[in-house]
Amino acid sequence: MNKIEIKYLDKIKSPKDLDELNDEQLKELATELRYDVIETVSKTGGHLGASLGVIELTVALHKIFDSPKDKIIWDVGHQSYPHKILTGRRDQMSTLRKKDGLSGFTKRDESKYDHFGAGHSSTAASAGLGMAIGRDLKNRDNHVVCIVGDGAMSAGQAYEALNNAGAEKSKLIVILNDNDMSIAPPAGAMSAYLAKLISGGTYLGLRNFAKQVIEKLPKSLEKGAKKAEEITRLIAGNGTLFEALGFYYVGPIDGHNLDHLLPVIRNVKNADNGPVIIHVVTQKGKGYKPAEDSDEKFHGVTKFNIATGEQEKPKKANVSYTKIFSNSLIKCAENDNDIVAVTAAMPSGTGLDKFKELYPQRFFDVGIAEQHAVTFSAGLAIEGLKPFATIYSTFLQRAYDQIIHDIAIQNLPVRFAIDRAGLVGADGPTHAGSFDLAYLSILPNFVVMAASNEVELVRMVKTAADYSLGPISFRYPRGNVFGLDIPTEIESLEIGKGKIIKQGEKIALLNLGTRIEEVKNASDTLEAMGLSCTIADARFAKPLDKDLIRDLSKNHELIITIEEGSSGGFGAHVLMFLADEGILDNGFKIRNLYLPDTFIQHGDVNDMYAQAGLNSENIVKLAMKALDINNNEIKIIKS
Ligand SMILES: Cc1ncc(C[n+]2csc(CCOP(=O)(O)OP(=O)(O)O)c2C)c(N)n1
Repeated sequence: MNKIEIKYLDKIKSPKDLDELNDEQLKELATELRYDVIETVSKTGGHLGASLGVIELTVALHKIFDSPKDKIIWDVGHQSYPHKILTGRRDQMSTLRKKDGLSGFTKRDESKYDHFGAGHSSTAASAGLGMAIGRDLKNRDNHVVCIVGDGAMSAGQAYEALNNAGAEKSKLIVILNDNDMSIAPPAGAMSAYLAKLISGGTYLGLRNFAKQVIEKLPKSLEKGAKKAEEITRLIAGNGTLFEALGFYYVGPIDGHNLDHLLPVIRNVKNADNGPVIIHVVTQKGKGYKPAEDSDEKFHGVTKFNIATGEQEKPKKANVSYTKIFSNSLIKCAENDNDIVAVTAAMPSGTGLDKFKELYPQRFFDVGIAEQHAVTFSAGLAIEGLKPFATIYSTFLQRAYDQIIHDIAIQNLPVRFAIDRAGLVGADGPTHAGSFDLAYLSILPNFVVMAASNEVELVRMVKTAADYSLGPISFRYPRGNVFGLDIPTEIESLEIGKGKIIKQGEKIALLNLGTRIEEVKNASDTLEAMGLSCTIADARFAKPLDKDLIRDLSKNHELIITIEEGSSGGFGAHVLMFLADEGILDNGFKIRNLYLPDTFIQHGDVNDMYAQAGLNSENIVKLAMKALDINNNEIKIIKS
């Protein structure tokens, strides 16, 4: 890719500056913007493919609409880099995803042009409809435009929003950004349906579009006919699913051709009508060959060489927890035909792509549909299969009612493999796996495990495969393992049994999860001060190893619990147990370390953990303060 001369982009400090450019100049601006995004992400890493797919769309929207008065809402927000550049953040793009820098997603407190914060998918139309109805009730006259990907259209929430919008009839513009890709190729029948719309006879040339838009906006529709009748009429008169839902459907149009985009969007903007969907066809990674050619279209990348597209490799060749999970599941599945694997649109992120290669019949990508993934797994379990619902902690939040109602109450043996547990670094708070320990360990029937290292993870996969008495979960973080040797013979864990790693006397460090190295370092420091430490790996947040906790309380002065999760999780249960047993009545001391009551912003994951007080230094300080050693000088990080 050759360097290009920047003629227009330097002058764009806000979307208003696009007023100065005519439609031909906008095309040149789009070329510059594409180059700028590639250059930026080559240095910062981040989400590239999706942004390259919406370059022309971003230019067209900011040219035509008057943001921030008009609301432009980007679903997921990972495609918002060109939007950030055109809305006054170009000179901060080098800080993207770094501590105190720009977020990799849209964020309301970052810019007045980010009308809705995102990170999780399929929320834009819901939020947009709320803003449209709010506008109407407040008698305002701004536009609301939501840009939703075809992948995002595999989620139930997208249909809930369209269904509601079609009935409300408030003016709302939804742009369906159809690049025929989720992160992986999109899953589900909707994707085939969109392809049919594109290849079928509905494609109309530009002049017909304008005509179609105008023809489709009969004033008479607004004149008091009953809602039901109107909707019926739309269904009868037009062919697409969107029309059946009460939308005017416009498209498909070429999303990289400003000669198509500009007149159609202008037309829709000026039309006096209810909800409209503009079906825009784009290409993920457009205009950058290495991205266009790659399997996942450079969805998420590390820093890369612009000339070759080669991405920076981590300094140490290392193995991720995800890979260990994937290998272990495959190993268990070799001997057990009942094991099936379920992902919600994250085959490569969860490592299940390898499982799919070996066992295509036993692999299910259900789309961005975590709720369905969970209830679908319930059905599989009822049929005697052993489903591994493999979902990142943050995305599993979506399926909480399904977890309670469909799994826990019916005590179904669904295995939850929870990746990206704890803080995740550059993706920030929308992607942090902070809450699963708390939200799962309060549920009757659940077994909740957390791996402290890769060997433990392998044992937990095996434990989950062997356990059929009810739901069971295990969590593991983003990132690389410690590099331990994995034994060839793996045994299941005894449910609800932790283990002592090192026996001491005064302080018991009761750890759950992969802060174990920090715990060991803290123990070394405390030992050097003459404070003898026991280190225990709790393994289970539920059921608690009550015998272990009782013993620790008998033989030590203080227990400190450590976990990579929010309040209300493992430590809270240990605390309640000690209180319930009356152990705290005698002055026994317990302290809990967990994620503080704040959303820790994106940055380097180790810094984030230090900020949370989940590091050895803070463990040492907490122990000293609890035991009244040098009390005054110690500042402890604690929520
Ligand atoms: C609830 C939820 N599950 C999973 C993800 C992970 N994820 C991020 S982007 C993406 C694909 C989105 O596809 P699409 O909406 O078509 O947008 P594109 O990337 O193609 O622009 C997925 C699955 C997410 N952000 N939110």
